[in-house]
Amino acid sequence: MIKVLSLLMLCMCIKADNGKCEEVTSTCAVVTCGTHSSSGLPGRDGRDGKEGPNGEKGDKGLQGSRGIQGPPGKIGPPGVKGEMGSVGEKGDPGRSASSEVEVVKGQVKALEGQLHLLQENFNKYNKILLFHGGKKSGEKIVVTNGQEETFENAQKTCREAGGKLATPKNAAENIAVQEILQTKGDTAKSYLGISDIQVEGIFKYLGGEKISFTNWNLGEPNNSKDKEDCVEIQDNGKWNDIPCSLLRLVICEF
Ligand SMILES: *[C@@H]1O[C@H](CO)[C@@H](O)[C@H](O)[C@H]1NC(C)=O
Ligand SMILES: [Ca+2]
Repeated sequence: MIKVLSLLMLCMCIKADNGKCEEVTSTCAVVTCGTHSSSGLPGRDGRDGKEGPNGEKGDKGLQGSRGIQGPPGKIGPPGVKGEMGSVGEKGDPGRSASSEVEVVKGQVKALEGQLHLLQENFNKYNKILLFHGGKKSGEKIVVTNGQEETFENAQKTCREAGGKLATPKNAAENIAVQEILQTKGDTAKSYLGISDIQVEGIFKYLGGEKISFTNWNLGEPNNSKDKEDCVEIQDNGKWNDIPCSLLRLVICEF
């Protein structure tokens, strides 16, 4: 009897809410649902319902801990241009560039005039020197003072004049000295700036360098009587070693 009633309740359930009691439909189909007017005992508890919809969004959580530092960002836009500084005090009045150029131009012109004058004077004194017996060979000029002196004094005379004893280092320079001797007569002879005073047989220039050009006479240097350490040049241009104490024409080179 209880079973029939429960089935009846189920049928009512199906009728009232069709589709929600599918599980019992087949069972209910074999039961003839009558129209009972009297109420029965309360039924058993129903089964658990299906899972409900999602609840409402919860409250905001607490702030999390600080994260690690991120990579450096891109370069920012250029900054705003600063304000212009205040105007400085007025400087001293300067000369214009063009007036500076004019000054230099004037100085150059004056120097050119002085240089021209100097060149003219140089040429004039060069002529006077050559007219007076000086001889030119390349950049060298040889000249005599007309005096006869020992080797030591002749050397001193030339040095004090700002030159040195004639020292021909090639044929042309040797000829220049020879030409001076020829204007002084057949027997004119002159010392050269050469000697072997330091080491016998080794002729050197006054500066200590070994000689690089010679024009010895035949049989010279013979160091006669072991007393010939100086060198003379004859009017034929040939050289001979002689004692340094003899008097010879002073010929200097400049
Ligand atoms: C050596 O030279 C001198 C000149 O310096 C000369 O008078 C003399 O005859 C020469 N002696 C010899 C042996 O050649
Ligand atoms: Ca000799």
